[in-house]
Amino acid sequence: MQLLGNNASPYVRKVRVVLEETGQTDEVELIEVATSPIDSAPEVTAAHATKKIPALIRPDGCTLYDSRVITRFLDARAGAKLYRDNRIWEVLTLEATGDAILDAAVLMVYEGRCRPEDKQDHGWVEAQWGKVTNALEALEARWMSHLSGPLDAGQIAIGCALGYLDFRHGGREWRKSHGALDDWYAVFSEREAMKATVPAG
Ligand code: GSH
Repeated sequence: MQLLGNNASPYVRKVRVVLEETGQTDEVELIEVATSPIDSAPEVTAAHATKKIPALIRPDGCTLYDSRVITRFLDARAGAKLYRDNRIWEVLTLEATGDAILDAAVLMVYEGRCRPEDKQDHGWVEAQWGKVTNALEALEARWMSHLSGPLDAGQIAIGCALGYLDFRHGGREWRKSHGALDDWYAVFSEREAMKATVPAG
């Protein structure tokens, strides 16, 4: 199988963490590609209906996207139970929360990169950051116990989301007002799978 992606993408990181955690890294070749909302590599255009990464190309089945479909496929393939049946709605909601943090945080980056400076909307950027902080508050209010339970796909999504905030929005210092998440992430980011997938670029 081939994974279209790159080291900087937090959605790709989720897939790579699942590969590491489930012992499948040797079965997937990472093909480094570049994407942006206005220009994607030809391989991405061919593989993903809306020209995004990650996409998982399988020799014996359709190409899979988006990241949540790929992680669930890889989990089922390995029988790893990162989507535990008895907590499935919690796991999926936590995973959706991690992805929603990423969606807002990635859009902030695109606003700065893809629009000329005089067309950038700072109020819109701050509103996206407001979504991020609202989600961090919800996590601290309702999810700390789940986050401390057995490893699942929801935790992986939150770990990759917090890693991305450090990577692209470090100046906003999310840790200052989210001590419980800071403590949780300090432990989670020491997992071998997280250390092996630290973003670059
Ligand atoms: N919901 C998608 C997923 O979970 O896979 C989001 C994927 C996504 O937005 N990836 C970014 C991308 O390909 C890279 S970090 N952006 C190009 C674009 O927005 O057209």
